[in-house]
Amino acid sequence: MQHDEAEITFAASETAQPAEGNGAEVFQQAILAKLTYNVGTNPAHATDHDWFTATALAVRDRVMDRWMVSKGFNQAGHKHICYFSLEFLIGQLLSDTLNNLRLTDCVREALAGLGVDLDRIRAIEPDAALGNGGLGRLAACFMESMASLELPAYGYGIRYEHGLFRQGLRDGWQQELPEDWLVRGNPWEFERSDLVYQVPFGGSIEKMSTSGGPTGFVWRPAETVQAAAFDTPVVGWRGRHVNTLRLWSARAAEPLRLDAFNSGDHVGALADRTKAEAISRVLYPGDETEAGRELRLRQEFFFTSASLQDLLARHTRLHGDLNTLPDHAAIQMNDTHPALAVAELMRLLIDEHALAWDEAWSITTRTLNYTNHTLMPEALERWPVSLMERLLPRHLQIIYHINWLHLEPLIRRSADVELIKAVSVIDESQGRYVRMGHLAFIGAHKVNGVSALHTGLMRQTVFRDLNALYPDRIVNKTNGITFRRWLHQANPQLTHLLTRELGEAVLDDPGALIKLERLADDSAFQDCFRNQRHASKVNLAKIVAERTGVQIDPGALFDVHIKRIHEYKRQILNILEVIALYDAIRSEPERNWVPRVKIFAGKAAASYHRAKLIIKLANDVARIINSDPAASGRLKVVFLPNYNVSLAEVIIPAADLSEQISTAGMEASGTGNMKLALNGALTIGTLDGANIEIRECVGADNIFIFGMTAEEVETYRKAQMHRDRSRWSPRFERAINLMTSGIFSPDDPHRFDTLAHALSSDDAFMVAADFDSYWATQRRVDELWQQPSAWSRASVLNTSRVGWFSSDRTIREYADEIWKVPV
Ligand code: Z2T
Repeated sequence: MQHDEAEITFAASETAQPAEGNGAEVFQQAILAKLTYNVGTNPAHATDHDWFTATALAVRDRVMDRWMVSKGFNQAGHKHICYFSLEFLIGQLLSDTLNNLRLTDCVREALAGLGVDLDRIRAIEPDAALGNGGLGRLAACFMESMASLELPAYGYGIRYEHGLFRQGLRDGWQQELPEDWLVRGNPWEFERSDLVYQVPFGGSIEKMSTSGGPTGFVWRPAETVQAAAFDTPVVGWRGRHVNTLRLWSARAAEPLRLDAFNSGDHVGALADRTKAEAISRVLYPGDETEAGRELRLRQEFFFTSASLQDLLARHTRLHGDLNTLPDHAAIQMNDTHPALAVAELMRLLIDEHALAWDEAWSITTRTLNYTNHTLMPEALERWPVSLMERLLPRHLQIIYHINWLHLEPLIRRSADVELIKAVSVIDESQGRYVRMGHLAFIGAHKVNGVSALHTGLMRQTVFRDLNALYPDRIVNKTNGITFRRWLHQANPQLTHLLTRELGEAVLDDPGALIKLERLADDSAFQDCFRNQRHASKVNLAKIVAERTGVQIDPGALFDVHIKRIHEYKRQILNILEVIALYDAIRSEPERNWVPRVKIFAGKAAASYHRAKLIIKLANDVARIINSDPAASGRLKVVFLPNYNVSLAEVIIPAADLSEQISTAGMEASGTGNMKLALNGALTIGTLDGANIEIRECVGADNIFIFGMTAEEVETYRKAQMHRDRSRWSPRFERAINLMTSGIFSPDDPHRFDTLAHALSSDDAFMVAADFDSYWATQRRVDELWQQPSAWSRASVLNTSRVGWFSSDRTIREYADEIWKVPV
């Protein structure tokens, strides 16, 4: 959406402005002023962190006027988006902001004049790791794309004091270390001390009026927690538009209980405060696991309620009539974590704003939308009815009524009981639970999956019956990534090559990448492409040496498997292939093996023991192989600790091969697959998630597909073939035997027996079934690598053909088909 100053109500010129101009000298003065007046030091004594803070504050000033203008625009009656997400995996902000403002060179020069190196300074910034993985990173990419497309939007979430744990390795075992991103202050955020909402919990319900029905009740909560707003500007491309990420911090309504304090119970006086503030203390580290804990439910309600109250307050102020809410706002629920929004919006409308049920339901269902991110049964949120009753009694009542209105027509036409059970919001099969996916589905205007395959499977599996009742509700929105961060900023070498060949326009239009196709066979261009990639590999090799002590050869094939550690993502399939390859190298050392470096990185949920054992296996295998002269120059294995957004930015430009090897049907989309292909890595992958659409874009010749399809997995499982170890191939059998032989774990030879046992008794992730196909495909990878020109051609074609995976495209689709806002 384009807009100009003319229609803006809140004129930027009325506000104080920082010194004009973007010259390096002007910036130098601005940074020095921040150093003195905000950080309180001088160049002689400033630490790198002081310089970082001063620089960030000087850069932030350049955002403020646009932010104010954008706010005026966002509030001028245009429909805006509220993206509700329990996670925002942002990473660092300085480079992103400099890149979008086109200020990188200017600030580099300004700092150089002060004897300070920009690259050293920006490395200081802690990652904002307010998310676990793909879901949280998607929210961050979407925020950036919405700002870049000049779409009025707010992100709403929680300002966790501690983000995702830092991962340490001790003897190859994962250690979870506390993460403290805020201890040295956060230069990007603004505390809105006046912007506070009350979030109620617990207590009981009183019936006020004698009229029947769901209205006329009063909730007397036992406890109230305050939600205080912290705003961070989200700067769009070329700084044209700036949106707001509003994160809530929990505070006790009463900072301390004076009665207890005065009677001498000083600790007790603070107990309520501690309990209230626990809500925004720490991010839950579970990735695709049901968190099933009371504190998690409190987090979900806390941010959902505060965000809705904020939205209603804004709407009432600007437009008065709540019936027009759907004309001015669309809410996107990022998975079911904010699904209580269905009940909470109803409660606010009927109990607090005295609307009739039907009116409120119409507003609710026209405002809310829901994105599903997984079909894995253990990840589908459900809350015990008893817990909900205790924490959110009024919401449970409203949910029951929603469910009644939803089931009543089925009961009336005496529908099949099995159907009624399947579509009910309450799961009564074993104990009573509220199914959050069902609640979100019923309360939403549109429900979407995140890749074509995943959306199709949603229609056939978890939402099959609901889909039959509401056939137009489910739509597909294949995920995307922001090229500003994942190409322009993470890979300046490649970006420079692209702008040199295709002009600056390629920065504004990812579709322009396609023009690179004509250079795919050009050997001079291939050389440039390889040189650029080599530089990134040298850079990664340096980091690998610093962090693991392992020396790797930048000339080798860098085979990269980076993502959360999870059985369905099948890191173990990769490790078993490493073991088989090592075995083959030892028995035939004279063959001309393709030199490979296997690079792993990823965190395991702290309570996921098997995932942590897989990390240990990777490290044990690495230690033995890296110290064996027989493997030297042929195979190296690296596990890089503490995978996060910043580390991804370094690994991705250096990857030759991208491992996307989940069991077909299990990875909803994947987004790392897109980042790696964009940066020129070839994919080895299954027909899962967005891999299928990547193949369509890059062409079947430029991607290595192996393994069973989702349908074949289904059939295989139904026939119980995954439990039949007589089907194991000799090569697979041998790899398993080596794993359990103790050669990788001489200190504890039985360490990996449980892994082998799981694969032989119930290979739920089809590792054995896909192993041979994976092995054979890896040998095809070797063959192509031995033809450098053919490899480079495929690599160039990957970069040139994945423009469609820009999150700008994804957001345009949401805007057109779900939110109904112009872009
Ligand atoms: C997550 O990162 C994803 C799904 C979840 O389901 C939870 C988390 Cl924390 C509840 C991922 C999917 O696994 C991945 O395939 C997808 O690309 C990503 O969300 C974004 O949609």
